[in-house]
Amino acid sequence: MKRNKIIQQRVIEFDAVESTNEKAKEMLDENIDEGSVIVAKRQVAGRGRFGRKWHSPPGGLYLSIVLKPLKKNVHLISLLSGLPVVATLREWGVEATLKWPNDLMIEGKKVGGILCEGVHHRNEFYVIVGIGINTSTDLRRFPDDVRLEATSLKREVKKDIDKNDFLSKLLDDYDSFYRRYVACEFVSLIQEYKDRCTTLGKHLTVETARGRVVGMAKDISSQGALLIEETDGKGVEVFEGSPLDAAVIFIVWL
Ligand code: BT5
Repeated sequence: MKRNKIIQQRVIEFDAVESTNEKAKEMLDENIDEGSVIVAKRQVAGRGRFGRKWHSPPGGLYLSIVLKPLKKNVHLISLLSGLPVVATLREWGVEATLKWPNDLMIEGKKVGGILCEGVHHRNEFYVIVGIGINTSTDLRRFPDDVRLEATSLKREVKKDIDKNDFLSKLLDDYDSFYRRYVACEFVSLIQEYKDRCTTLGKHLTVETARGRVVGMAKDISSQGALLIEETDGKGVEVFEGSPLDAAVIFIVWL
């Protein structure tokens, strides 16, 4: 029996936008459904978390998925949205990992990022899941500091990437993931996240709104917090800003 998909109800494509997340928010006025996808060939004001810039030249894949989840557990969408992207990258023969909370990494270099935002619109609550992947991006277009830390799928697999094929597989994988999320399969999803997360077991310094935490990343809690054991042995839970609560946090690797 063919099952109905939640994601990919409608894919709306643009040549250039400021940011697909912003475009998705604007299009809520046009009553776009859950599962609609906004895609752009390039973004002129692509955004990362905490107001950082996401370099978005032609050649990369930039999309936003519109979700209408229940608010309970919604912060886990942001953390876990890297899982379907890892699954898609695997189809292209690449074993990507996740740097907490949701950077997509290939051998220590960033190939993609995720920006989830919660939006209240006409008494409804939506989550916009923005995903940027350097599919065939020419890394020479990045400033030096970003280029040194980044990679592209094309560079890793040494062949051109068909962006439409990649997008179609990604939306299938996202649909499978989101069904599991809706079915509350959090225990297995968080376990899969942990299996892919290279942050665990590392010494790090985390700047949080409540001050600096220094220690060893030990675990991810059932609520998606990074559990850090400080040098004095004390355990601290650090939450990434969820779509409902934009906590300030960034990680500095030692
Ligand atoms: C992210 O932020 O990694 C989230 C990026 C989300 C981008 C998507 S594209 C579609 C949708 N529309 C948007 O406007 N955004 C979303 P963060 O963890 O804050 O990482 C940002 C940092 O990554 C920057 O400060 C740079 O150091 C680095 N960076 C910027 N552009 C990059 C790129 N194309 N590839 C690799 N690293 C990049």
